[in-house]
Amino acid sequence: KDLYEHPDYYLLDDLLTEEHKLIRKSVREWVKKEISPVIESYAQNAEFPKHLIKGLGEIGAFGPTIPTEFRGAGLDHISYGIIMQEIERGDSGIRSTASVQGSLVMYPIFAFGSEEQKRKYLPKLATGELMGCFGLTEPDHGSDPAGMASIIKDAGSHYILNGAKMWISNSPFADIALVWAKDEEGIIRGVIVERGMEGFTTPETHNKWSLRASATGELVFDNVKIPKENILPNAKGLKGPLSCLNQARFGIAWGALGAAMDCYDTALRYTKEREQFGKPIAAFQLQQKKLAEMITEITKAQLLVWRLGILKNEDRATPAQISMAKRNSVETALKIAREARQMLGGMGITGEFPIMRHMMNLESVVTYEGTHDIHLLITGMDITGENAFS
Ligand code: TGC
Ligand code: FAD
Repeated sequence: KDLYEHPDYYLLDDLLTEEHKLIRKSVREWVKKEISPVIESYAQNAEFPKHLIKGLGEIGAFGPTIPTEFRGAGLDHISYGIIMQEIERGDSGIRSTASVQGSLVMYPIFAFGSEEQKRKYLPKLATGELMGCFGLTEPDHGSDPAGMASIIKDAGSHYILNGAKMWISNSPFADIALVWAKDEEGIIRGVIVERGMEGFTTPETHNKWSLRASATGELVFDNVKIPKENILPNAKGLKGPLSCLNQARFGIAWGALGAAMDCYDTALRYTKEREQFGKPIAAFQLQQKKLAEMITEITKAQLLVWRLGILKNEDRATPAQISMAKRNSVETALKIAREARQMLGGMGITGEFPIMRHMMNLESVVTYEGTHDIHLLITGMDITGENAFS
């Protein structure tokens, strides 16, 4: 891995600033030192490497675009994308932890929280001193979050929260949960639930074949008393959680390409070294076709996410553009992972190489934050004006 260089077939580095390249270099070095040597064993043991949290905070992975006033990194969106790309080259599960913390917990507090909430939570979330999770999905409401059944009732001095969330990244160890629930008028509100509140539990989900180095669980609320100051004052309706998803989906669009690059790089090296029938397998046309298609798709996707980053920096990126990029990057990465795995023959199924782990991880990434189908329908609705969801 010493020689790793990301593929840059179209000299796209020319489109990045010196600061972007410096950020990439430092995150890449951190990933190589901290994630790469240990990730396979954590994934095999289905354990989240908790010791990485402090370092993730130090490299600015938690809330890269949150202003420095709140101890975010105050960076632009391309920097955010680059950080996600480099972390996901290490592992999608570690990138998930960073995505959830920055885009799904810090962002809503920053965008919709009170001044007190921002001052209380953001600095500690930025360093990883506090960890958060995001509860939108429920057992009976995944792609259709508007149907959620979790409910908050006004009890005078406080609210009472009841309901359950499922498939929640970071839930088993999170200190706080940013939960979306309906009030008595049926309006979706954001609530900060703290570990230790009576009636709040976070059972872990076991036996996953995907994102094994990421902790996933439920959030169960049984008459949990929520202080009134824990409601986000400025989020009302589904727009609140969906705005958070825009931030996270943007990061995934960049992140999944990191996994794709790692698979491509691994396959390229392997096929140049592995000999069969008296020559390197990279010399056979069938293998070259696969490699050529991989680099073509990576290059196209790199251009898409770079342009999306520019639009996001200018506050012009639409949710539908973000959907297109998330869907395209994950599809590209999954196809590349599946091809790359075959190119390594039997070695491709082992933990000696990262490909099978990336491939299995990407099966979650293609489903969470809006499934492949849902993002296609968002594009369909955007270009036709016709809603095909329901
Ligand atoms: P719809 O009627 O279209 O919209 C309701 C309101 O929301 C507005 N809106 C958005 N606002 C901001 N950003 C977006 N992306 C938005 N999309 C819609 C919309 O304008 C409307 O506003 P208003 O003012 O008119 O009320 O809503 P719908 O019920 O028809 O649903 C639309 C749909 C299906 C696209 C949406 O619900 C959806 O995206 N479903 C997928 C669910 C999803 O992505 N869940 C993700 C859960 S979190 C997660 O997976 C974390 S994984 C973390 C990790 O480990 O990395
Ligand atoms: P469903 O919505 O039941 O979909 C099942 C199938 O039906 C899919 O193929 C879907 O594309 C298709 N489908 C649904 N509706 C339509 C339609 N209208 N037209 C055509 N096809 C349709 N959620 C959180 O809130 N927080 C988290 O931190 C979080 N982390 C996750 C981590 C992991 C590892 C996983 C796997 C999921 C996570 N999720 C999280 C949940 C994730 O967002 C949901 O799994 C996802 O939104 C899909 O919901 P579902 O699983 O209920 O599938």
